Formats: sequence, structure tokens, C-alpha cells
Amino acid sequence: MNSFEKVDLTNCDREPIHLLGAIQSPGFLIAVSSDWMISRVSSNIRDLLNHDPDQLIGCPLPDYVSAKLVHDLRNKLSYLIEPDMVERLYGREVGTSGQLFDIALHMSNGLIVIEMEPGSPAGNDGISSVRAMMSRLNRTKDMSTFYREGARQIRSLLGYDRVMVYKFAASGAGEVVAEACKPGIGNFLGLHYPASDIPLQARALYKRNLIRVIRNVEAEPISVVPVIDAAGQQLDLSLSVLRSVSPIHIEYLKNMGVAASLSISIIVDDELWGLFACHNYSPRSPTLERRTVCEQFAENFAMRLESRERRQAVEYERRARDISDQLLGAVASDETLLNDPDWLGDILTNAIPATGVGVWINGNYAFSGVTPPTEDFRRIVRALNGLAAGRVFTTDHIGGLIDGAEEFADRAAGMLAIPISRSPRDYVILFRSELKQSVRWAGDPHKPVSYGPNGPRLTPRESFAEWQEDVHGRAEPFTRTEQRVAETLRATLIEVVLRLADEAAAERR
Ligand code: BLA
Repeated sequence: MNSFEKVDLTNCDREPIHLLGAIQSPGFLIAVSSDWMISRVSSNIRDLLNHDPDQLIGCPLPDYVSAKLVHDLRNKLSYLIEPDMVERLYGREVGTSGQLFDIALHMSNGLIVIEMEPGSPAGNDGISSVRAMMSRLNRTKDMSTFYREGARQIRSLLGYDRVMVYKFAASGAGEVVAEACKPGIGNFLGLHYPASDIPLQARALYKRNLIRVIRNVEAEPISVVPVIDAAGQQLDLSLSVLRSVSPIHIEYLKNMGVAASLSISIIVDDELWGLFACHNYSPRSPTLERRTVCEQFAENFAMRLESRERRQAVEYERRARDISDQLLGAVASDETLLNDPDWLGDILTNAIPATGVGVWINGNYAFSGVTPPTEDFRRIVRALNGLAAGRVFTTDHIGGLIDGAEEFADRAAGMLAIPISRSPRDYVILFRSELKQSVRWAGDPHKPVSYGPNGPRLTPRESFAEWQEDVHGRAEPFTRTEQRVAETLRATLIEVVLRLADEAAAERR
């Protein structure tokens, strides 16, 4: 698809959001070649340099700005030694008006892209702000207060009406896991939305460029000219700080009654873990310097998050080993416990959260909690028998394994099956019920008066409905750590089962 093809709800993920060829007001863009000849400018450039675009293209930039500025820009340029690096200058005069600008600098296909936006005198309280913000974050005890404190810190720095922490699931769907907002505007906490609300190309871009701002959803984008240069190229604005954003997303924000937004990527283990997403109900333009402080905070937040998650995983596996020892010890003193599904269910779901546990030993079915009907359980066991032996099996969609599973998805939609012997094949199975049963729409804080051209789909309410559709018949997936823990439990259960079998054989002799 080229950038002029119409974008609608069916082809969003192919919209070339880095090639929209426009920036946001109030800002200016100048792209120069390596010998500082002006190659492109934003169409509002007259307001800055007193010349129209066609008077500037092909002319040397140093003829239009101060020698000091060119010197400083060249200096910054020497730091751009690796792809995706950006440099910034704060509080500089550019034209003759005396107005101060914050300047961002990056390379795009061999061109030096210089972006300017209104700034204030260069202060340097950035580092100390981040340090103070981090110390509050470090004092939080559990993950949910850690997320909430992160949202609070961003809100106190930027002042948006609402700041949310969005966390992505492995499927790409997202959840609002924390929120800080001004009183009386309702809340989005706990809201789930489908992967399609932030399409793939946007996620890929958000890993390269960590922050984006939408100052005013009503503002007309300012085109960068020429749109196509003599070599037939469009200007790639992936690393831009002023990039004008997708019109589909603008429609989404307008439908929500939001006037301005900003989001910052949270990158953990080189993946997009989530976003800080900020909404304002009137236009808002935080300076580049403020945004840079936020970006640094988000990077620190992500590092802390990564180490907290690691620590949690280690802690969890240690606890699971304890549970496994406890299981072994208890059965050694009272082997009948193994035939007690309630006891087994309790101990196993302590290690791996589940809504029900089914045990299949020697063709007998015992269960605890919420599990599939007996006949369906038998069909599940038969399907498992057809899979590779001797390994823990997990699915978040039993419907992918047997027909008709939707019928009992409210009871069991996902499972983790632990084979505990080879012949006959016995299993302990942990079930999880359908995800959408446990999450309900929490209300729509801002109902739109009218919808944009793509209709009501572009609203959180419809997003939520779409998410429910996507997770129909599906459960919360079992994580890789949970699978590892299940392998440990399997080894223990097999040991128990073998020992009991040996003892039974000895008694028979
Ligand atoms: C981008 N979509 C985004 C962003 C968010 C969301 C946070 C990042 C841009 C920003 O900072 O504003 C999604 N925002 C949400 C959601 C809520 C919210 C779910 O506040 C809920 C409360 N969006 C759609 C659909 C399409 C779509 C159906 O909902 C396409 C079919 C597209 N979203 C879309 C695109 C972008 C985007 C293209 C990239 C915008 C850009 O950076 O150019």
C-alpha cells in the first residue's frame, strides 16, 4: 500500500504511519543534506525564517540561521554515530524573533532532520527530577503500587488529566493496570482492549522512538515539502518528535472526547512491555525538555520493572519448589492424600493459579473446583493421549483440541495437563475458565456526542467488545514460568506415583 491509499478499519496495520509527510503545530522542520543544503522544510517555515519553502529548498542552511547555531548543530551531529540515535538542544534562538526553541536532531536516509518547537530557557533540573521520581518508585512494595506510583509521577511531571499504565499480554491485547487521574472523570482501570487498537507497525515504531505527543486533535497537520523528492523518496519520520499521527487514531481520541495525548514506551527485555498513556481533555503541549525527562524516567521505570519481574520469577520458582517438597513429604506420611482431589487441588493451585483441578488415574475421574463435565473430560484425556508423551501440555483454548469445547468454556477454557505415568496414561489437569467471564466492562467515562467517519468502533466501549470477541472461548494463558513449575511438580508426582506402585507390588509379593 502506498501512503496515499485510503486507510480504514480493515487495513490499519498497513498504514505507513512513518511516511505521513506532516508534522504538528507549533513546530518547524528542516531537513538538510550532509553539506547543509536545505532539502525539505515544513510548509509553515515562513513564520520562522521569513522565506517561503521554494525560496529555501536547494540553498545552504547557514545562510539563514546564526553561525553559533550551525556550530552547535554540527557538534551534536558528531554524536549521532549509530542508527536511531537522537540529539537535543534546549532553549535556542533560531530566527530573528527572539523566541526560544527546543531542537531535536536525527538522521533519516542520509538527511539531517532538524525539528524545532517552542521551548523555554535551558534549565537542567531534569536529572534531579528523575532521581527524586525514582526514589519514590523504589519505596513501593508490590507491583500494583509500583505501577500506580509510576503513573502518579508522570502525571505530576506532565499534568495530564489522566495517566494510565497499559500492559500488553503475549497476544498483544492490553490492560490498564494503573491509573492516576484528576477527580471526577471516571476511570479506565482494569479495562482490556484488543491487539488491533495499537497496530503492529505502531508497536514496532514505538520500540525505536519512545515518546509521541498529540498536542491538539483538532489541529491541521503541517505538510513537509516536497512530499516526494527528486529521487522519488518520501521523508521517513520514524524518529521525529513532531510527527503527525495516524488519522484513525485521531478519530479514536476524538470519539473519546480526548483533546490531547502523549504516550511513552515501556521496554522490558527488548520488548514493548507496555505504555504510559496520557489523555487531556483540552489541548496540551509539554516542552521537549519535559518530554525528555519523562522518557528518562520511563527508561528507569522499565529497568526497575525488569529487575522486579526477574526477582519475582525467582521467588515464585522457589515457592513452587517448596510446595513440591511439601507434596512429597505429605504423601510419604499419608498416601491416601493423593486420592483426595481437594487436597491435591489446593496444593497445586497454590503453585499455579487455576479455577479447577481434574485427576485421571486408572480410568477414574476425580475433581475439585470448576471442571468440565465427565464426558468432556474423557474426550480431553483421549486427545491428550494422542499427543507426545511425557511432557506438560498447556493451551489457553481447549476448543483447539476438541470439538464443542465452547459449551463448557465458562467452566474450563484453558488447561495445563501434567502426565504422571506412561502406561496407562494418567494425568493431573489444571483448568482455567474463560477469561471474559472474569472481566466486565466498567463503564464509559466520556460518551461521545457524535462519531467520526469510521463509526463507533473507534471507542473504548467497542474496543472492549472486540477484545471480548477475541478472547471468546479462551482462558488466561499459562506462562513459561508456570510451565517450568509444572515440570517440577510433574517430577514430584511421578516419584510419588512410582513409589506407591512399588509399595503396592511389594505388598502383593
Ligand atoms: C495508536 N492506540 C494508539 C496509542 C494508544 C492506542 C495508547 C498510542 C498513541 C497515543 O499516544 O495516543 C490505544 N488509547 C488506546 C486505547 C485506549 C486509549 C485502547 O486511551 C483505551 C482507553 N486504533 C484502533 C483501531 C485502529 C487503530 C481499530 O482502535 C486501526 C484499525 C489504529 N492506534 C492506531 C494507529 C496508531 C494507534 C494507527 C498509531 C498512531 C501513531 O503513532 O501514528
